[in-house]
Amino acid sequence: MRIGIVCYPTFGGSGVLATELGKALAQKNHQVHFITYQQPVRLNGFIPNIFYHEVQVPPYPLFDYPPYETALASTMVDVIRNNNLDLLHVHYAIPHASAAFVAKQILKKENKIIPVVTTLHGTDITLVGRDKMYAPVVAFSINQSDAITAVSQNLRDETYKTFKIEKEIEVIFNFVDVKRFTRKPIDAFRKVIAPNGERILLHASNFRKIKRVQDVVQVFYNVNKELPSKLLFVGDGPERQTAEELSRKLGVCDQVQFVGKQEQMEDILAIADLFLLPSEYESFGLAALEAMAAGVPVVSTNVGGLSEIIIPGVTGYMSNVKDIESMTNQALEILRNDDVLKAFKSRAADHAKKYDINNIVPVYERLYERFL
Ligand code: GMT
Repeated sequence: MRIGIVCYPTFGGSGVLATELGKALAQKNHQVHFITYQQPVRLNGFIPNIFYHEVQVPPYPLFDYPPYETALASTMVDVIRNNNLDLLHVHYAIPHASAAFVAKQILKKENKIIPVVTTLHGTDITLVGRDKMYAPVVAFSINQSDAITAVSQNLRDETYKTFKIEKEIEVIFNFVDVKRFTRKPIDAFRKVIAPNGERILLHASNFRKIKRVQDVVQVFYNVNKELPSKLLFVGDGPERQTAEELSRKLGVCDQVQFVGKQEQMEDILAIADLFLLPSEYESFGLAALEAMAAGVPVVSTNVGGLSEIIIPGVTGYMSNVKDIESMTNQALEILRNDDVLKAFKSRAADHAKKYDINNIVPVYERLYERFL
C-alpha cells in the first residue's frame, strides 16, 4: 500500500509512535510518505520505502498567524495526487484531522477517494481538543474520518464523553520495538552517571505542566535520603527550570543531571533502575512502555491509560496524583533490595512484550486493508 502519515515531528509520544509505525510499515514493503513540518526525530538515515515531504508555510507580512493548516492540506493534496496514495493516516487530531478532511474534499472533486484514518493520542481530546476554541472543528473532523483509533481504552471512553462521536472508535494500543530496547547496559556510561553504584532513577518527557516534573524531584529527594541514588532527566520543555530550581532548593542538584533531548533512549534506559512518571494525565504513557521494554519498572500516577499497561506490584506501582509519600514508598520498595529490583526488572521486560511492534503493526495493516 501507499500510505501517507501525518504527525508532529517532535519528541512527543504521538510523533514517536507515528514514525515507528511508518518505519515498520516500510520494512513490510509498504510505501510510506511522511508529511510534516520538519524531519521527524526518529526518522534518521536513509530508509528504503520512506519518503519525506516537508510542509512549508510561506511567510507574508499580513500573517500574524501563518496558516499552517492550509499549507498542510495543500501539501496533503499534492503528495496524494503525485504519489497516488491509497490512504492517509493522521496522528493527533489537531489540526491534522481537519486538514485531512479539506484535502479529501478537494480530491473527491477529481474522483480520487482517499480514506482517512485518525489516531487520537491524548491531549488532542482531553486537554487542547476540548477547549471551545477548537472543539467544534475537532469533533466534526474526527467524525469525518473513515476510521478512528485511540491508543487506550481510557482515551476511547474520554473521547465519547467529550464529543458526540457517531462512529466506532477502535482501540489500538501503542507499541514498542522490544528487540531495540533489550540492551546490555554500557558499563562506562553507568559509571559516569553513578560512579559508586548508586541507583539510577529516570524521567523522560516534554516537561509540560501535565508531567508534574516537580513531583519527580520531590520523590527523588525522599529516595535519596534513604538510598545512594542519582536522577536523570531526559527531554526538555517549559517546566525544566522548575525542576532545576527545586533540585537546587532541596540540595540535591549534584545528584540530578539534565541530559536534554536524546535519540538513543535505549542506551539511557539500559542503565536505569526506575522510571518516574507522576503525570496529571497520560492517555497511554509510551515513555513508560519503552522503559518497561528496557527492563525498567515504573512508578507512576494511576491516571488515564496507565493502569492498562502497568501491573501494580508486578511491573511497578501507581499512586494518586501529587501523592509524593506513596510514590516515595513504592520507589523505595522496588529499589531497596537487589533481588526485589531484579524481579521487578524482569517482570517489566516480560510484560512489555505484549505490546511488541510485531503484535500491533499488523492490527493497523488489517485496518488499512479494509479500505482497499
Ligand atoms: O503530550 C502531549 O501533549 C501529546 C502526546 C504527544 O505527542 O506526546 O502525548 C500523548 O500521546 C502519547 C502517544 O500516544 C501517549 O503515550 C501519551 O500518554 C499522551 N500524553 C498525554 O496524554 C498527556
